[in-house]
Amino acid sequence: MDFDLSQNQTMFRDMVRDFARKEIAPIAQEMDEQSGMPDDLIAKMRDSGFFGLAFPEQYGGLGADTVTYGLVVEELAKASAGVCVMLTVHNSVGSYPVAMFGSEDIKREYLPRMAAGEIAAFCVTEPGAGSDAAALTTTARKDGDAYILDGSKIFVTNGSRAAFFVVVARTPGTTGHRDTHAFIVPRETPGLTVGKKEDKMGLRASDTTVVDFSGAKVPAACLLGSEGDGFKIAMAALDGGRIGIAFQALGIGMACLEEAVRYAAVREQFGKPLLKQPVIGNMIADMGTELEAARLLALQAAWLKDSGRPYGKQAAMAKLASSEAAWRAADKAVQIHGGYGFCKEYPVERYYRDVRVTRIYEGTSEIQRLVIARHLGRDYV
Ligand code: COS
Repeated sequence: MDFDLSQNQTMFRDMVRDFARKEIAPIAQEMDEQSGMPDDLIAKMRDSGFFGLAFPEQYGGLGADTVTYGLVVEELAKASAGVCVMLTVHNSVGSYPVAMFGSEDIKREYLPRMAAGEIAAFCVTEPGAGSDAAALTTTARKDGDAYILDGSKIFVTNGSRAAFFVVVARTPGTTGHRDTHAFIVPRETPGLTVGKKEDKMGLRASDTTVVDFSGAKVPAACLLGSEGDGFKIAMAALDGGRIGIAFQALGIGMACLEEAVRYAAVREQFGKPLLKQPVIGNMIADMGTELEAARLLALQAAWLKDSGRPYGKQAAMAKLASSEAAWRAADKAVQIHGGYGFCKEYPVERYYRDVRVTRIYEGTSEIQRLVIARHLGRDYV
């Protein structure tokens, strides 16, 4: 067994780490306060190829493998989890369904534009369909050589900026997962409206919106996979997306650990630095150990995906372990900072808010446990 990264993986990670430290971290607090990110940062990330990170080279991407992608996501999340999620949604659930299930014509039409920086989003969740994704009610009615979409999607990351939306909808009058279909829908489609922007607890640099469809006509060529594949395409996309969220959570958790250690090294109480006091040392040891264990799971899931083997179970385990470990790390980091950790002057206050959603989106921790238990049931019964 070899735990070393390849030269290419190290090079990619270091390049993004350098960019994140210089271009993202210095404005992370400001982006959080202003609830947005500057256009010139997006332009710089576009020029650096970040929007094509996980895209195949033949469609204009950098063709990074999943391990490299994960390492890069961790670096971005350490600097700003909000910037990170904009890129992870674009590079995974927003584009993967097109890369994996689009026709060759659709791939040629959309992937190079996405890789060049036209942003992608993923529309599955609805007011009545969150954890129970198959309960979605947005309809796709066949109309000659097109489909007409009607319904409302919520919690759409990148909604304000996206040029393309992957949308899952169902045949009118049906229930369950079988009559669902996935489409790639360009933003300029008449009848598609981007609605309310959510005022969120964390990830405030990224935008999350409602997207409404009212008689939105999509050519049949925009169908991804075959009719009836919608739910399975969404699930497959989420399997990969969850690896990205695992690394995002790790990035936030590592930022908490680093800040906590630095603070504990200089903050003195009872005549010596906090770091030298066993009660604080124990907290820091637990943070480091839990994050390192979660990283191994995330790397294993990424490696399985790169090896072309099944990875759904490990992706769910990685997301569960990383988001829960990072959440505990954020709580400890605030605790170690004491009252200062409760103030915006210290970045752990932002990390504590940002990490919370990693236990919720792309499948709650409860749904990850459900997925894992089903896999284990199949493994051992
Ligand atoms: N990849 C491909 N196909 C999958 C799959 C996956 N990861 N998971 C399930 N499927 C298939 C199943 O094989 C089944 O197919 P058949 O009918 O041909 O046997 C079908 O999809 C239905 O699967 P299942 O019965 O497991 O569906 P459930 O309704 O029980 O739901 C959960 C499964 C709960 C796991 C799913 O709804 C889920 O992941 N929910 C969370 C949604 C989520 O993450 N939302 C966040 C969106 S981004 S903010």
